[in-house]
Parts: sequence; structure tokens; C-alpha cells
Amino acid sequence: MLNSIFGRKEEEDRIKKEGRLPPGQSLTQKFPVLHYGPVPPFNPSSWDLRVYGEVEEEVIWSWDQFNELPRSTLELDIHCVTRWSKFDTTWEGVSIKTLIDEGFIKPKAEANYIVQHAEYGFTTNVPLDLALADNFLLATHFEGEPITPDHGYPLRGVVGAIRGREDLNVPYFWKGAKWLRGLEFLKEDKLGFWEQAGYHNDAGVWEEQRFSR
Ligand SMILES: Nc1nc2c(c(=O)[nH]1)N[C@H]1C(S)=C(S)[C@@H](COP(=O)(O)O)O[C@H]1N2
Ligand SMILES: [Mo]
Repeated sequence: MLNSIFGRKEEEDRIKKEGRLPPGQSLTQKFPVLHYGPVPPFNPSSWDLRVYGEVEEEVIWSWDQFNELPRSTLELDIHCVTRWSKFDTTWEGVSIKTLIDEGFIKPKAEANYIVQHAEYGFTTNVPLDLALADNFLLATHFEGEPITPDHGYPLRGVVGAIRGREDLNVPYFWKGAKWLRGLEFLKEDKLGFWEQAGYHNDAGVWEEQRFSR
């Protein structure tokens, strides 16, 4: 791969020239692990994903049922608020937009926000528009393999930049919850874990919206 042929600095210079390195970020060729608390176990027979709140019908998918849903892949540049960025990462999974378009989820007209609920009570909130944009996915696979336990196995939200899509809002990577277990649709916004801890609610990477104060 390019990553192993070229040094980090050369790669970073190339990305910078392409206009893809946000302010205050630096390129990593590794994949750092960042989360609060322990890595949860996964039991496919008790795992489920619950979709609730401002929806016409609550849905609960088992792991087998979730794996029957329509799938898509997405190539993203991901940007962590702790200043590392990783480029050209490939994810596969399920798009919330597709689930809504195909009638698997029916949000009420009043739904404006989504809170992702993860194992052990971790949450993160995004506007519904952001969760339905082309740069957000519920991912099961990274680079063609199931996501590893420390990166969110079996399911996590991912969000980042798509090359050439300057029209999209790009938030920091914490807006994707690892070990995802629930999607709560809401009328009003509700701050998640890092957002309550003082991180910026909008989290815009290009605007450097790192902290709320
Ligand atoms: N469940 C859960 N998801 C989480 C977090 C967390 O603490 N718990 N941290 C977030 C943060 S701050 C980042 S930068 C990314 C890191 O993902 P990674 O460990 O795969 O790099 O996960 C996000 N999702
Ligand atoms: Mo982060």
C-alpha cells in the first residue's frame, strides 16, 4: 500500500496539497484507539439494535436480522478531535438514509435529531440531516474485514469527509458511536457524552469546533 511505501510526512504533504488536511490536524498511518471505558463483549444471540423515539413504529433488529438489511460502502477521511486524521478509509455497513428510503425506518415529521446509544451508556448526538448525509454510515466492516473489538465490533457509526464533496458537513470522528445498540429519534437536541463534557456540539472539522468554551 501507498502508506507503507511513503513516509508519514510525504503522505501528509500530498494530502495537504490536495486540500484535505483540516486545520490543526496531522496525518497518521496508524489507527489510534480512543474511547472512554472498557471494550464490551459481543454476544450475537442477545445483541440487538433498537430504533425508537420519534418514529412511526419502533424497530428492534437481532444480529441476524440486521445482517439482512441493504448494505453500502463508503470511503472516508476521518478526523479525531485529538488531532489525528486518517485518509482513504473504507467502511461497509448500513446507511440510515437507505433504511428510511426503503421503509425500514419511518421517522415522524417532527424528528430533527438522532442520538446514537452505545454499550455502557455512551451516547453522541447529531442533527438528523447529518445522519442522513452521504458521509455517515452504520459500519460493520473496515477495509473489508469485520471491525475489530477495540474499534467498535460489531457495529459503529462512522462519519468523515468524502474526497471532492466539499458540500458536506464534516464533524470530528467522535460523532460516530462504537458498539452501537440504539438509534433514538428526537424533536429536540440532547447532548451526548463528549458533548456534555465540554466538546463542541456541532464539532465541525473545517471550522475547528473542538470545544464549546
Ligand atoms: N462507545 C463509544 N464510542 C466512541 C467513543 C467512546 O468513548 N465510546 N469515543 C469516540 C471518539 S472520541 C473517537 S475519536 C472515536 C475513535 O474511534 P477509534 O477508536 O476507532 O479510532 O470513537 C468515538 N466513539
Ligand atoms: Mo475523539
